[in-house]
Amino acid sequence: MPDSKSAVITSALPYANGEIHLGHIASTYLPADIFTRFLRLNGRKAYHICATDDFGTPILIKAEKEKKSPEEYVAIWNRRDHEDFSSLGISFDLFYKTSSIENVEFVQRVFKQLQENGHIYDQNVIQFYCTYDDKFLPDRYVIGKCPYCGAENQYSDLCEKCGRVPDQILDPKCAICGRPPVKKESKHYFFRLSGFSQQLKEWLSSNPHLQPEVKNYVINWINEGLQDWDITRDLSWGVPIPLDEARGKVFYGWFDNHLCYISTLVKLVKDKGGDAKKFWNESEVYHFIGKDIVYHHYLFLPAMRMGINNEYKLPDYLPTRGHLMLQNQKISKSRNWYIGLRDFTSAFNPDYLRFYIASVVTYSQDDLNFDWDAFSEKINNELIANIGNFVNRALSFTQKTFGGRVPEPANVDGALAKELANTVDEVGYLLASNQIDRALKRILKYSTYMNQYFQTNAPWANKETANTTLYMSVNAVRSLAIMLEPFIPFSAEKIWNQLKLGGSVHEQSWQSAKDAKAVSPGRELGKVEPIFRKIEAKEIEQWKNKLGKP
Ligand code: B3M
Ligand code: ZN
Repeated sequence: MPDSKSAVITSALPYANGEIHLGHIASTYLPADIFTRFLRLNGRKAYHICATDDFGTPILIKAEKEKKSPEEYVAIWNRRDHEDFSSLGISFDLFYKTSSIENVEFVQRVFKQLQENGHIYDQNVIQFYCTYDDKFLPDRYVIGKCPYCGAENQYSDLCEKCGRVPDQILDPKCAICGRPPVKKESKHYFFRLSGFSQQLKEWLSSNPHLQPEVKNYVINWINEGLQDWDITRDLSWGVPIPLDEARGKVFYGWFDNHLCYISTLVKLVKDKGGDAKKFWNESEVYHFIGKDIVYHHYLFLPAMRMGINNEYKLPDYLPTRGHLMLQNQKISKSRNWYIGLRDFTSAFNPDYLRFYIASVVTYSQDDLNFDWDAFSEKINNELIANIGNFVNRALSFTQKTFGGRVPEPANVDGALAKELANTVDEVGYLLASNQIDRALKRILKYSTYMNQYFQTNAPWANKETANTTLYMSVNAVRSLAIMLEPFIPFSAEKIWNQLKLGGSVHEQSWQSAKDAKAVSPGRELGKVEPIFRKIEAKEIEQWKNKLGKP
């Protein structure tokens, strides 16, 4: 990670049709946010961008059910998602939308360029068509019986029972009116993904930053042969295909959504008066995703960028993480086996969720687990009994014994200063390499060390060394606040305010966390009080009871 480069960080775009839940947060948004905050502390210009993914049949169907126009419907979710993310401290530099005018224009331009470069062809395809609703019925508009496993009521684009894509769905019905559709011919456009096999392989093999295990199976997919993508939908809701002959047709959502990473960044940089293309191409580009959208991000997205001559460069990093399980079972909204973000943050400090997830999220595709008991243990025993305890002990002892002023030390404890500098370096290294869970564990180790220091030096009994103990401890609290900022920004800010150092913790520099003497003797602390509240066993029981069936 070269120190000075700017960075573009994107988080996968949530579909504008449902609540953000804990699963989204764990695989994508929180890791991306922690990483961005860390880069910012390092003085790097780092832009974290996201948007709602506004197009696609599920959204249109839901809007129709709620008797809203799709524009109205996605606007509601865009606002709500943004609020939910903010409530958890997910700090986007711009949260935009795939239906923005900027994105629509960009997508249309990209299509034309791909066409000029020979990467698009058209072909007539047979599609389901409902004569009653007078509509083609792509993807989710057709329900029927899965030809593989026999499950009823499955969509033609995915059987939720067996996970296969049943193109030849049995006993098909229109999802709107329930009538059997007819088959009708329609002209579709295809993106020649197969033509990029060699180039993609070269890129995947030469990019040193991609996770090897993901890279390997993506290369296997290429070896098995890539299929071209049908990028057309006969719908009214989507980015219109910019051709006279294609009136009434729009692009498939996966053609336009990832281009929104670029169009959103372009808007952000342009609005700041900068040269957006230059910014993109000179930055390190990170796309944070969950493992279910590997195909789209490791193949489709890079191929499309190659297809327009790398006008916007390919990603340098594609941090890919597993799914979140809930009490070791797959999250499912329909069975109420999920936890909405809103519910969660209305009951708990948002930093509790950040802390818990950060401590279990590995840099891999392994699934992770949210467990209510483990959650309360981690918060009570690690965040509160370790970090909270040290912070509060150091500050409240200074308050009580030294009238709230940082005492003059006899000397600076060299061993302690060294331990601090090592901690900051190691945590920094781990965060730079996206190993969030390990970075947090390293901070906890440091906090344990400081608790022991405080306990062993027992300032309440050893009057002669109490000054030095407290001086060192208050300074350690300051360093902890800076190191914790990416993980638990709200609480780090509270600690910062209790130290009364002025400004905001996120304005500090990461390197300055190494300074064991930053808080000078004589400085006065702010109001000192416990930062955290313990989680009660009965709260956890209530939450468990709220869950439906796994
Ligand atoms: N809207 C959400 C998903 O499939 C999808 C991501 C788009 S990222 C460009 O998880
Ligand atoms: Zn119908």
